[in-house]
Amino acid sequence: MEFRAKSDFLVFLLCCLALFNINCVEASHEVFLNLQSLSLPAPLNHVYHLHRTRYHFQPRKNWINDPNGPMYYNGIYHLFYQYNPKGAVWGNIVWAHSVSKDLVNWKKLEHAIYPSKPFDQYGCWSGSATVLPGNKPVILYTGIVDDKQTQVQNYAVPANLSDPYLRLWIKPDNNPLIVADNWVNKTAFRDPTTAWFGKDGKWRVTIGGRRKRKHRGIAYLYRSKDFMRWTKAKHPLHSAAGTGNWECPDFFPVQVNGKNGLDTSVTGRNVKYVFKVSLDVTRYEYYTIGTYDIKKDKYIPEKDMIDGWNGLRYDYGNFYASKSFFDPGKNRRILWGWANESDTTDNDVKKGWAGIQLIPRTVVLDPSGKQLLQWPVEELETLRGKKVELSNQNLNKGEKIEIKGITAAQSDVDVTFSFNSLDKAETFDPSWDRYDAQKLCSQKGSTVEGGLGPFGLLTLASENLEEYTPVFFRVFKAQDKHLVLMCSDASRSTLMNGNSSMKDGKDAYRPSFAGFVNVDLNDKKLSLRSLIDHSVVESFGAGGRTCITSRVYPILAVCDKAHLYAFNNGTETVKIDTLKAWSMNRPKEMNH
Ligand code: DQQ
Repeated sequence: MEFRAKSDFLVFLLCCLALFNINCVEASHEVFLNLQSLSLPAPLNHVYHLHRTRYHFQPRKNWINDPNGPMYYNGIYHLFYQYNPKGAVWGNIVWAHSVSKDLVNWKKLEHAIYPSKPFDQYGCWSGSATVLPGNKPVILYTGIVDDKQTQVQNYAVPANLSDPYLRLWIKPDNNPLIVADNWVNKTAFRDPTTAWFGKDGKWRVTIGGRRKRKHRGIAYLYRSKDFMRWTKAKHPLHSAAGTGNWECPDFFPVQVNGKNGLDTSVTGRNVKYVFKVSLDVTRYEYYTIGTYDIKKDKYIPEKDMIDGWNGLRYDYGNFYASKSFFDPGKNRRILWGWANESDTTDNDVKKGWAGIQLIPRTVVLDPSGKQLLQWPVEELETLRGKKVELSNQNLNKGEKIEIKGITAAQSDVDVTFSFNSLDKAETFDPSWDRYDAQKLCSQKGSTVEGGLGPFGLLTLASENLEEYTPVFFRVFKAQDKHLVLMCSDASRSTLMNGNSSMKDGKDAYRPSFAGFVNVDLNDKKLSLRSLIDHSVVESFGAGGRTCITSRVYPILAVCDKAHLYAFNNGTETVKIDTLKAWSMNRPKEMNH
């Protein structure tokens, strides 16, 4: 066996050590992955297996990306997703299909849509489901028709509506339904949304793209009376200059001052609209809140909303190509997002799998009307096992408290911190870029002493802190108001070498993800919930006002060698008001 570098040898050694000492929750019940064509030394195999998530949505092997066509139909949740049946890198894309009764346990079915016809023979890319009157689901998806990646929009319908799982899908011969006209850039024309129904008796759908020879991102609008013949509207639903290609648009109504979700076709007085795009240029997801002018058939963001990469994000970390759907069973809107791996391509291939779907989140409009609140679906709580609680514990400057008694690598942690005063908040230097939270986080980090903060959690930490992923707050005083920075910092998450050995492979990506939290500090409290699952830390700041997801690959802080701490490196004492943490059980069924 040859090692590329000293660091590889170190990794191997650590893996062996870890192998003999660690005990992973239910690990012995896991079926080992068939690791493609690469034969690995067994210990490495085992340790890479330790980075598999245990309660997130994952197929047993291979590459996954965007969630597609999520829907609730006759008591069953459906999730389709972009999947490569042949390996752990993107390619050969089909729609894989799983069903669930509770959003926690998932049953794997046969692929629903795969290349087989001239209108999709080079790929079946992302799309959405709409349930038509008469309770008839239909999927709109993007078909790739040639090796130049020309994109058209197709539909598929269930072969048998009385099959509760809707296993088989038919792609009728009148496809494609929508083809790019001369004004549309046909290689940037994809990802149709769930359709909505207008008072004029027409269906509408929006499709993402980019203007020809320009960097204007665009959401084309198409209308149809019968869902079969579609006409492009003269104006797009929305567009914004200089934002590049828009992927996976999403457009849906939200209640003002309400907690329920709304069906995509609902309009009315107490309704605002959310328009989201996945920006290909930055690979983040941005949204604005606005109104839908039904007469003009246009979306108009509210005045103070920023359209583009200084705007609001669903998640300030690893979260892309998301899609929401209305769940009539529980009157809520649910958001699914995909998290790519942040590891080297070499390791993705060695592991034999890449990509997870994040925990589905409910989405509601914040009472301020200025942003969304996201929260893990309540069903996740059924997986909570052993619980520990802390309250009224002071964290003085430089202190950390270990949260013992749970499996830190596979846990759900909900903590509220409080403090007596904002006086010690550091001054926000006006020369800093308010829109570059990530830069600020990478400079200030979790160890640089502050005034009010940094305080928060050290997740997936090794005993002597050789590895850790801190999720924390740092409060600044700007001229006009206090600014709360939230970070999820992967820069110290692993000792593993992050360089890819593959020519075209990607290196590991360990960013100091960060966002500002728009929260009222009058009650002098800040809450944080983190879902920790071996290689993912999904965090919700201040009740879901700011969310950040990190993918990390520790080699010491694995399974029962992972620790969890609450810490404070600010001069102002902070108190753990309440902390509840649970070991998380695995779902009984996860795409076996
Ligand atoms: N992924 C799909 C596209 C979409 C992109 C292809 C976003 O339809 O634009 O796998 O991740």
